[in-house]
Amino acid sequence: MKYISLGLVIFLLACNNQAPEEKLPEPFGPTPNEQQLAWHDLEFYWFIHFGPNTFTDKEWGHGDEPADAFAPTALDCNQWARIAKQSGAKGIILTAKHHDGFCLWPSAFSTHTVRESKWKDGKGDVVKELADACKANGLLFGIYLSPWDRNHPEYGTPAYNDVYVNTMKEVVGNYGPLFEFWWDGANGEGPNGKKQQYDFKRFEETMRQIAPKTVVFSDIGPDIRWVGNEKGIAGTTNWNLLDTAGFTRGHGAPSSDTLNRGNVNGRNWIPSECDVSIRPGWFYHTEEDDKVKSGEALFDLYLKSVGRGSAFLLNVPPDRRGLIHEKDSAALIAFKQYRDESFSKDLLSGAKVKYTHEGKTIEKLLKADGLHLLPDVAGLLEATLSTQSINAIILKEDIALGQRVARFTIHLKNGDNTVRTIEGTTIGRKRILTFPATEVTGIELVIDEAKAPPVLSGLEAYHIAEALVEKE
Ligand code: FUL
Repeated sequence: MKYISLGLVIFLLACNNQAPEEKLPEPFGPTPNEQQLAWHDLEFYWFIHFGPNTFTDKEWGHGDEPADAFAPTALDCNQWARIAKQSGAKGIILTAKHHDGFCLWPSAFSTHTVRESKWKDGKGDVVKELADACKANGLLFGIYLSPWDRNHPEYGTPAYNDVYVNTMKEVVGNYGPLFEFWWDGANGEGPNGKKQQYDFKRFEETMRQIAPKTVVFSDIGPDIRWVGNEKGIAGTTNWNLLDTAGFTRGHGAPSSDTLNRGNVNGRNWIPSECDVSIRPGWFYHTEEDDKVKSGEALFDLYLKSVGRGSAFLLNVPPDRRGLIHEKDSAALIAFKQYRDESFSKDLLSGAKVKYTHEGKTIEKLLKADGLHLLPDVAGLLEATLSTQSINAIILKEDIALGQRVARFTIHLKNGDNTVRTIEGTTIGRKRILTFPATEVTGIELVIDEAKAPPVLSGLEAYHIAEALVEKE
């Protein structure tokens, strides 16, 4: 590991100097592909768990529920999509089939589907309705398709792998393009009491062939990994890198801790995704109407997921009407307002930043002079200031060039005094740090350790509502 020490000082005074030309370095180590890069920028999108469990009050249906159990009275996928859009989500991933095997579309490869229910006289198709609603509302659409199937008669035999492949082809062909495909690692017994030997190699080849632009999630990727918990919390150290050689999906995956933090020298770019439900359960249960996470709690999860360089996949389960419950939508709108209010005024926008690059002193106006900051060596820095009260700082790395920073320190300055010191490890796409409000006249950032010269693409400061400062 290469150790680099350097510093940045932000001047809160305006300056008219032109920034000298700086050449971006070559990419370092594994880097995201085009789809992964676009996916990183989504930040926040929804999960929707919906199906027979919604009506039977279960989390894991047994697969023997009658198809008529599925009986929404006022299903409206446009309402889901509208609220998702209003909450600032960029897409929705639907449980087209959960472990109970019930297909929310009339699959040609199952006899346990919406077609066998009385809902819309067996002519309904939730997957189509939601795919269309997403399109109409400018949202991306993704599919969760459980490999574990407690209904399918072929489950537990090699023939089921054909069924699963055919089903993937069916949903991708009918409802694509999909931004994300979600493979759940769960692998229990099917109706004949046997577990399935999943042919993930073939599943993966199939997805690459039929949907090369779709990012594929499982606990170990290939494109996105599980964060190692269902609480929505990424590691404060969070590498977008993972070693997968020798590991398998499900029980053979790396430890939860490794999934949470990634591998510092991992060979593959496989960033984490934080999945969590807005309610205690993944499916809707009336008795949880009073346990919906508040807007503040959702904001805290945003800080612990997106603010740690990960993505926030929030499950919002529709109720038995087939609608997003009022309590959930109220919390989601509050969450959106908190984000908007918190991050609308970057107090460093237009401020002067100064650092040393290849022996030359660089001075830039933040934002106005381009996004890249390429500090290279120990740099001492001066600060000139006008006083501001801040309690949040955002750091960003240009991850297109690889993830580099391993440890940093921020000194908040007031005059010559350091009034607060904040230490951190990785930065990644976005690192949001919050702390008690502090009067500052400058900010000094020291990269204590990096795998290669750092390439920062953002440095921002905010004053957010005190109640929103990250909870322990
Ligand atoms: C888990 C499943 O068993 C849960 O029911 C839920 O779908 C969650 C997102 O993934 O593995």
